[in-house]
Amino acid sequence: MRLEVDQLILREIRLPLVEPFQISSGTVTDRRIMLVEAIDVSGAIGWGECVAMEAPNYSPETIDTCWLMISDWVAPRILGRRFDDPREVRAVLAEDFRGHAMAKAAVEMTLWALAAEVSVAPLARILGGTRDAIATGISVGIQRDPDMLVDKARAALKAGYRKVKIKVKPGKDVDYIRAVREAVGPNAPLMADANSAYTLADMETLQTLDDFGLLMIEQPLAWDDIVQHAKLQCELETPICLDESITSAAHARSMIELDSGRIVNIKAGRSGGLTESVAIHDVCREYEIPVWCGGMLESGIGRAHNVALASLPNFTLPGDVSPSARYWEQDIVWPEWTMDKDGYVQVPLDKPGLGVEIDRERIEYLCVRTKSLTKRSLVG
Ligand code: OSB
Ligand code: MG
Repeated sequence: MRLEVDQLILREIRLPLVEPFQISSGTVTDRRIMLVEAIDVSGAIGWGECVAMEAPNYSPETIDTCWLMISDWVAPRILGRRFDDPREVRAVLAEDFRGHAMAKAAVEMTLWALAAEVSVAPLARILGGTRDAIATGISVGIQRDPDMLVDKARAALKAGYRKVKIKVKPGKDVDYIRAVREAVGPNAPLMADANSAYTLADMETLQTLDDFGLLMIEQPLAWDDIVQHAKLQCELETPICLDESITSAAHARSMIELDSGRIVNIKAGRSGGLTESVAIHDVCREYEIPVWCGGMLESGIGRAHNVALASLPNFTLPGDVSPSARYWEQDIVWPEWTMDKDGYVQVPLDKPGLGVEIDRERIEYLCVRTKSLTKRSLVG
């Protein structure tokens, strides 16, 4: 394989969510999404998506920092450079360039999509995927009251979702989870995600949540912590799942060594890309730590990457890879992502690349800014 990117095109689109999505640190109504298009010297095209949001309330990165970092620091390292394999991109972006995992991931994942196009193979295949359908969960944002949440959880289980993740924060936790557990019965697959809303001072609340038979509690403590989570995990029966804290395979290893968590939510867009995500997957597999594929309210393009990643063997738990209609009136890919009544999203193994068509007209219509990066434009 030979990859040599001649041009990177950044576009920002604004996609309104069908309903606002609230986590402990903020609410998203209109998703500002950066798309990346890479054009190879051969004329082949790859697409990727940056998962950073408008506000730095999940990680320190935002769509605007990523736009800057890709323009000034990622693109110059990629444009005109020859790669024989997309696995080489990670090291090039790591060498003298700290952090900015979401900016790096957006471009790294785009090169993976390009590699799949150039090899005329599905992305899932070249990543080492082994499954043809992904068990799917739903992530339900913080609701006005417990009754509203119960309605959403019931509807999700009825629709076939194989896991219901409930966003929690102090004051909207115990009563909400209890109400859902009582409504849906002891065996329904429920979990909570706190997005770093608690500290060890909240031990009592967290131990109350421990009594609800949750599959896991995701990222209860600080977004960059691995040590305090170990102190919490030994006080809980419920497995802790780390999300925000796991930005590399090295961090996954630290989590395992310290017993700071027993499950990992892998998001390629948060972890510097697909190569690092496969490395996280592999470390976890070695230690029999189950993983699942997280989501960041992606459009159909980022979703294609997530579906491909989730087809790897150690993704044994349902992922946050809900169908397009859960997020958008109309997606930017064709066909849109759908889920069957048993809660599975098909991996498009019959088509090369991402396995979906890019709706360029719709992207043009939604686009609010664009930037073309070439080697020539970067000189001088
Ligand atoms: O913590 O997993 C999270 C969305 C935005 C930011 C953080 C998170 C989420 C979700 C949504 O939970 C998952 C999805 O894309 O459906
Ligand atoms: Mg999370």
